[in-house]
Amino acid sequence: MYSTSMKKSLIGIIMGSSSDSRIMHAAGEILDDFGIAHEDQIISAHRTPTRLDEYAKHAEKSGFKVIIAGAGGAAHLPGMIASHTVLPVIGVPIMVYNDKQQKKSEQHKFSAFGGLDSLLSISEMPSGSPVVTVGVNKAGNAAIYAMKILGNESPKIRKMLKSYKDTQHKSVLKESQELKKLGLKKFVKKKFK
Ligand code: RP5
Repeated sequence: MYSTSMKKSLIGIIMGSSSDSRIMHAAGEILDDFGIAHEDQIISAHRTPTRLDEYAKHAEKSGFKVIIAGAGGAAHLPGMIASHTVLPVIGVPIMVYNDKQQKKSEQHKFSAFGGLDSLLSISEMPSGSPVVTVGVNKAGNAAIYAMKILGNESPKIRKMLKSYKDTQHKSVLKESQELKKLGLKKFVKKKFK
């Protein structure tokens, strides 16, 4: 069992490009809300390949318990990091959004396959070399899952996760009561218009 002074980073968050930070910050925010320290870096499997092994060694030496790795397109980062370490790696498939190019429509700014490219690149690892993956752009879920892993060794984190679940339960119940009271038409109008 490790101490959860929460000051020492037990989670490493990495991403393939600075552009991924727009999605990956959600993981950091959730961990911050729970007071769990994390170390964040940009490691590109394609542009900085020599850093993969270096980072994996750094993660092990630093005592990280989980690595959260986000990447878009040909998303090789989670799998390549996993091949360099025995630490569990949670992949976050990212739908590439390129707002640097001056294309006419908003649609042209998204990757051709809407994140499916990345999802498959992360999930379809060869036998014997697994990476788990969350849904496309679901960086927050990666953070929650990472905490569940830490929770195996930390009653404090388990308690926080239970209270998080309880808050979710109460919030859905509250909305359901409001929906029942207002009826669908008024509820949708109030909530989304
Ligand atoms: C991937 O290519 C990165 O993870 C990113 O999602 C994608 C696009 O990178 P940029 O062209 O925005 O740097 O390696």
